[in-house]
Amino acid sequence: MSINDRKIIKLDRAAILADASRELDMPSRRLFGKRLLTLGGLSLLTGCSITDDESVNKFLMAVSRLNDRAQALLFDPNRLAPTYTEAQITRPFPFNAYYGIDEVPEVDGSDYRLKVSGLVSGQRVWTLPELYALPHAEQITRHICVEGWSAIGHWGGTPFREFLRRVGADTTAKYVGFRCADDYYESIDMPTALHPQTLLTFDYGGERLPAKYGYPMKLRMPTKLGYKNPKHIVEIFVTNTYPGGYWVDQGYNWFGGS
Ligand SMILES: Nc1nc2c(c(=O)[nH]1)N[C@H]1C(S)=C(S)[C@@H](COP(=O)(O)O)O[C@H]1N2
Ligand SMILES: [Mo]
Repeated sequence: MSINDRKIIKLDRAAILADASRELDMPSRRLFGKRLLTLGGLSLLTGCSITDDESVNKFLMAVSRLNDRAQALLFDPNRLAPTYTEAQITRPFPFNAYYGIDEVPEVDGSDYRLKVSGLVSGQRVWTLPELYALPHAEQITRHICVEGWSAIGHWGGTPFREFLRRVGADTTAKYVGFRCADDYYESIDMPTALHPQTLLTFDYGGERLPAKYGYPMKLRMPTKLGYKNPKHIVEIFVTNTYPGGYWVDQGYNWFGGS
């Protein structure tokens, strides 16, 4: 038994391993070949000692970054998420946010402007009629929330890769970031931004997106968990500087694949 192992015993080994395994979800387990992960093995992989509460936190963050890299490696830009029929739609579709439904932001569409900034040749603002005139696509897909529910919904909007092309985005950049009308913020990897099912949605169920589902727009990605799908977007930026996200900065995994 190493000195490090002896120190770990004072911490709750089982609980730390459970947290670390939860962090290493399905796709990364696939990469690790379904081998049983041990605390010792994981601390070798992350280069972290796990001798006190602070280093355990650092260790779990490092496992999360390892998980981001594994998910990014395994992400297949051409693999499509399942789609469903009209009859399979969950009714009513659930509302969720970090606040209650009575606090949903009321965005005024008439003076709304979407700001596009960062590594794009066309830095400008967009009005809603301009956005509504873009090519249209629909999808019926499953939204999966880490809080333990999932629901099938019907969104309509413009393929995000088409939008990125029109704004002259540098698609070799690492991240696309989002700022929202309610202080929420998110960021995604470029391969997911360019995925064929990533939609900048303006509609739900064939009608304009209601406030509760993110008026005036929600980025819908059936390849990512619910919290990665920002609602009430007011700014989109392309960057090589890691922008983080509302839940990610509180310890959730950044890649957030589903
Ligand atoms: N702006 C904003 N976007 C957000 C959130 C939020 O609180 N604010 N919550 C996220 C979470 S955790 C989920 S599950 C979905 C919920 O979307 P829905 O209300 O359409 O079901 O929105 C995501 N996007
Ligand atoms: Mo969520």
